[in-house]
Amino acid sequence: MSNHKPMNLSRRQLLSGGAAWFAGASLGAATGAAHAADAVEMPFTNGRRNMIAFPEKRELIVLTTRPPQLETPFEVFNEGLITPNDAFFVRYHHNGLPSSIDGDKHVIRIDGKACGKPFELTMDALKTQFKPVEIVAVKQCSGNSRAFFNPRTTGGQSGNGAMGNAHWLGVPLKDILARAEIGDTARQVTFQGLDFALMGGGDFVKALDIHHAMDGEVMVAYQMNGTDLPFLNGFPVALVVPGYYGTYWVKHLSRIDIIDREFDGFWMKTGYRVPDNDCACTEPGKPAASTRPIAKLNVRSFITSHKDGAHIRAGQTQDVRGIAFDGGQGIREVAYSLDGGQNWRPARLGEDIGRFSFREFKFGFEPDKGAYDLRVRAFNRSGQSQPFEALWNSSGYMRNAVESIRLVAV
Ligand SMILES: Nc1nc2c(c(=O)[nH]1)N[C@H]1C(S)=C(S)[C@@H](COP(=O)(O)O)O[C@H]1N2
Ligand SMILES: [Mo]
Repeated sequence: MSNHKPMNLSRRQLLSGGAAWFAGASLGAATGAAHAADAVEMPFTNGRRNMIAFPEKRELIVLTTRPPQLETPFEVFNEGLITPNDAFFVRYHHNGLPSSIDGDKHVIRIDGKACGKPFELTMDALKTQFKPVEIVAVKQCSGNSRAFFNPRTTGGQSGNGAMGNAHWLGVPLKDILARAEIGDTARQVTFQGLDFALMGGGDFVKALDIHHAMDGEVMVAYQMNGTDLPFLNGFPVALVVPGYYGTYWVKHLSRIDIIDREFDGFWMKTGYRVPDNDCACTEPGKPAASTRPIAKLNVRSFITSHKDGAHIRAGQTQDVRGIAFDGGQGIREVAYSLDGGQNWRPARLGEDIGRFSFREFKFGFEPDKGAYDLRVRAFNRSGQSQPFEALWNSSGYMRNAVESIRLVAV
């Protein structure tokens, strides 16, 4: 709808009319069809969603408008391996979003009990005093695909679009921390952004073990796909934690603390934890004996070229395409089945653009008249794969079951 097209505001003024766009967006959602927002029906109960274009974004699937939680329409993943910035999903926890950010004045404060030399890092210093590095990596929300769990769990009822693959440019966190004179007592590093818990619930602060923070892979990124980060994806700077769930990828990064203990803030100690067992799963209704912080992405694969329930032409070759990824081992193989998992064959893998990236796979088949149940199952380089039945946990995290795409050839 024309009144929901992206607003063409300059980035620094993006939210100077913040009240207006929040109000505008909320109004659109609240009144739904009356304001003629486009809507989509997701393939699960209570799956009707509005489509709204927030600033710098095309129309995306709206979970909530305040704070913005937007999901990428699944078709986008068929267009290429890199998720465009204007289609990249958005997730926030708190309503306390800054209404504008001056990228030139933004600083990251590095401090904490185990930091021998606290300092402030300007964006200019970040961009000019360090050697930049680049990586392609998937950012996926822990609760991606949550709405497919049965029984359903609490939390944002996302389809499969709370993920994206981008090209990140920034500075290794290790190089920044090298200036901090880290003490022997250092145990963890915590990260916080400019947004805050306006309605309570504890500011969004995440922690990594000191060894992880210093591994050279964790990055403080200021560009996404060759340009500034979109405001809603963390402008002007965000943490990139390759191979780890999105929850650690702190946006609008403004504070890094090196601490001498295990961090016990809500978003580590209580939120974003999974059952502490091999499958990170429990039986519905049975609480986990113990939990641990969610960590690496498990193996997933999706057919992107065909929609579940689609009709295809008998006798006409079908070019099937999709994406696979994992937590950084890299994808070794994608197997496909046309008959619901009875027979499997290897798909062709596309170009390898990095072990943290989406990897393309392809296969073709010529259908006879009748029903097909397409499945794909990826394996990473250490042999980990996807379960046929979804592994359940009470937070609805880490879903990675083998998907089924049913096609009818007519
Ligand atoms: N400052 C800040 N960073 C944050 C969050 C947040 O609420 N505030 N949410 C995290 C979660 S749970 C996810 S999945 C990703 C989402 O990143 P995106 O909005 O760029 O897609 O951001 C992470 N970083
Ligand atoms: Mo998330």
